[in-house]
Formats: sequence, C-alpha cells, structure tokens
Amino acid sequence: HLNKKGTKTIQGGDTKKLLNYIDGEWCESSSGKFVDVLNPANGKVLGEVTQSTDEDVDRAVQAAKKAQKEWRLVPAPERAEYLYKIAGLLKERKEELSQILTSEMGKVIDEARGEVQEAIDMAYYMAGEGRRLFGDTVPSELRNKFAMSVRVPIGVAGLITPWNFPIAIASWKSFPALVSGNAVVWKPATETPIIAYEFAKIFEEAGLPKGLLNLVNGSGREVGNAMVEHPDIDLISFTGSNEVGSAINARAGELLKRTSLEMGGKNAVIVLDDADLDLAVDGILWGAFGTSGQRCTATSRIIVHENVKEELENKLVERIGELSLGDGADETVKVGPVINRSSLGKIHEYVKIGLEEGAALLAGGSMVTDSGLVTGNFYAPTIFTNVTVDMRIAQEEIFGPVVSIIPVKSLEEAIEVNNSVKFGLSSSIFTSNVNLAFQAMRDLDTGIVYINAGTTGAEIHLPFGGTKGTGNGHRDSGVAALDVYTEWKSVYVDYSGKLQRAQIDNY
Ligand code: UN1
Repeated sequence: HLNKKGTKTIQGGDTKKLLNYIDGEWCESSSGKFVDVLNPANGKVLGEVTQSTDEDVDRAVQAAKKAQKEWRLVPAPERAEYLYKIAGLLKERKEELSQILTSEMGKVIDEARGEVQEAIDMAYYMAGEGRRLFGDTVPSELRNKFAMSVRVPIGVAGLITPWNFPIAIASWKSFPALVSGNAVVWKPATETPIIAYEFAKIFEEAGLPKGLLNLVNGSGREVGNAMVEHPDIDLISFTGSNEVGSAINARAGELLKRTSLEMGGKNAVIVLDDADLDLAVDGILWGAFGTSGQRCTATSRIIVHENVKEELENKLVERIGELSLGDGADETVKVGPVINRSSLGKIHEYVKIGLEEGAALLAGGSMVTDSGLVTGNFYAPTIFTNVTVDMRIAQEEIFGPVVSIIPVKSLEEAIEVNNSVKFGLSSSIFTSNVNLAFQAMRDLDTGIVYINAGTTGAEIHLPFGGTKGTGNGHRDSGVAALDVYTEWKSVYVDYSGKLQRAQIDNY
C-alpha cells in the first residue's frame, strides 16, 4: 500500500518502493515497471524503483514550467530561505542519510558522512547567494547613461546525476538552479534512487512550492533522452561518463540547448625526488582507493621521478595491506565494494589489458573471493608498475581501485605525461620546492591542481570541473555554477533625455 510519502514497504519492512515526485505528488511511473536496487556490499535487495517514460518526463516538465513562472518573481533572498531550511534538515539527518548512502552506493561510512556534509555545505553556500547573485555595473561610454548586467534564470533545468556522489552532486546542481530562479527536473542514477528519494523528501519537508523540484526515476536511455529532447527543458546539467556526455552534447547542440557536462578523469599524482614520500603515499592511497577509485577525481596515475620510484613502490606495497575491504557500514573498513557486477567486470578487464600491454602488478589485480565478501562487488586495491604513457591503462578511465606507476626523469616530463591524456579534471604534485610547485600549478592542464595533497577532496565553494574531454567549459560548485543556471541580461538606462548614439556621438 502506498503511503503519502511515496514509499511502499515490501518484503517485511526493509525494502522500499521508490516513486517519482512530480508537481508535489509521489507517483508511480506510467510504465508500471520497477527495477531492483541492490546493496553492492552483499547483493541484498534494498528496494525497487519506478521506471519512467516520456509521458512522466513531460508531466514533470509541465509542472516545472508552470511553477517557475511564479518562482522567478520570488525575491532571491526569499528563495534562499528554502535552502537554509533544507540545510538544517540535511544537518539533522546527516547520520541517517549517510547510512542509507553507504548501503545503497557502497562507499565507507566516513566517506558517506563527508558526502552528506558536502550537500549541507552547498545548501548554506548557495543560500548565501540569495543575497548576492552579483551582476556587474560598469561605466557607460556616454554621459548620463547607466549600464549594468544582471543574472536572470533560464527556466527549467534538467539535472542528470551519477551514483558515485548521488547526494553531493545533486546538491551542486539543484541548489544553484533553484536559488537563481529556475525549476528542476531531476533524473538520479538508477543505482541510487533511495538517497534521491530522501533528498526529494527534504525539499518537500522544507515546504518548497510544488513543481519546483521534480524527481523522475529511470534509465538514461528513456528518461535522459526524453529530457534532452523536451523543448521545455532549457538546459541539461550532466555528470557521468564521456560516452553519454558526448551523446547529450551532440543532440543538445542540434537543439541549441545549453549543456553543462562533467565527465571523466585520468588524474595523476606527480612525485618529485624531493617530496615527502610518506605524505605522498598517504595522498595516493586515499586518492586512488578512497570510494574504491570511483571518483571522477580518483588518482589513477602516479608519475614518479625515477630516483625515488623504488622507495615509493616499497612504501606503497608496505601500506596497501592497511586497506581492509568490506561492507562500508563497518566503521573499521577502509575500502568498500564497487557499484555493481558489470563495473567489477570492467575493472578486471582493464587489469587483463594492463598485463597484456606489459605492465607489472605490484599489488592486487583480482576480484576478492574471500568467502565473507563473495556476494559483494569487491575488487582488491591494485597497483601497476612499469607503465608507459601509451598504454590503455595509462590513458583510459577505469573508475575502480586501479592505479598505474609511470616513471619519469624530470618535472617537465612529468607535466608532459600528465597532460598526455584526453581528460583534464584533477592533478597533484608532491615536492618541497616551492618554485617547482608553482611551475606545475601553471602548467598542469587540469581544472583542479593540488600541491602536496592527493587528487581528491574538492571543496564546494570553489569551481569544480576540468579541461579538455572532462567537460565543456562549465563548472559545478563555486560561484561559477551560477553561470550554468543563469543568463546575463545587459541593461542600459539613458537618463540624458535625448538620443545618444553609442559609438558615434561620443567620438
Ligand atoms: C566526483 O567524483 O564526481 O573532490 C566528485 C572530490 C569530491 C567530489 C568528487 N569532493 O573528490
């Protein structure tokens, strides 16, 4: 039996039936189809999620369009009040949400808490934008004329979010969209609908007017496509694979629809021969194996000066044993499962490719068949050495706990290797030489650069995104996110009382 909040208890109270949230109502999709949601640590069914159709998307878009007509007129500081409420609710439920996140996505509980914290931070940060949303005032060329640029909302924002940061990334996109006066149609990943449901419920509880946040569950092929095609969705903000991102971009390009795309990474840590190697090892282990390597920002290459290669390798091998694998809900576990069987298979394929290419395994290289873990999707933290820059494992995104060591002879070569991939999200350098650190900061072709820290751990008040194949020039997070969700309107006020012809009368 459906309750008012949109979930239905099935199989004895543990599992949930996850519905859409459209125009302030929880509803099943018109397809009547559901897909199981599994706990990646043990394969247990956590619930089932409704699979939407074009018709559901259309209803959501119509609701959003209608709601946005009024929302755009609500003063931004008042819009922000909802975000403050949401921030409060997220904070209150941080622990509960973190537990749900771990059970559904698999990341270890500490990291889940960190992710929910990102959403809380983003809510407060974007609520603050309600009292800023800065435009520009600039002098006019002409006397007695005033010139300014203001931000205006675009309309209906279509958000397509991934499973690896299912609440953080949804917050990076929905909060700036709403505070700047847009309505939202949101398709979360099929793997993580429970946390999406909890997030939507928080918008509902905060009293956000109906129709402003619509949740439409389902596959990318059905729901994602319908969103891209829908004439009343004015922009698509997407985080996910390059394959899907470029398909969205191609079609949205034809339709002249704005897109903000955040896609792959092949992030490297550079270790110079003057680096604090223990610190570098800490950074590498966290960057490569945190979230089981399933971050866009995960460390997937170690570019090391040949003088310290052996020492670094020894330290890594010594320390990798600390990374206990298991169900992320267990506070002592350091590395959780990967998201699903197909991802597990893909990771293992890459390991086989690496071996065929002639790289050597320093650690890991297999699925975990330990009897306690065999029902979950566990892959052993894996380090390849003697990797060369042309190998596929050095070029392609693996999205799992696999990292490749590439030896180099100088900083210049390290930078060249770093920049040799088609992605440009994050990079890092460990060195004690401030001159080299600044040189690297200038020359590393990535949207994010870390000095003496690993490649992960971006903070929400700075722009998040990358160069080259990682994105299309837009940024999530930080003040730059507002550029995704607003148009610039330039306004000229001539108070001279006469016709003043720009570019003519003043010269
Ligand atoms: C992602 O993997 O898409 O910087 C996001 C980090 C996190 C966010 C990662 N704050 O690693």
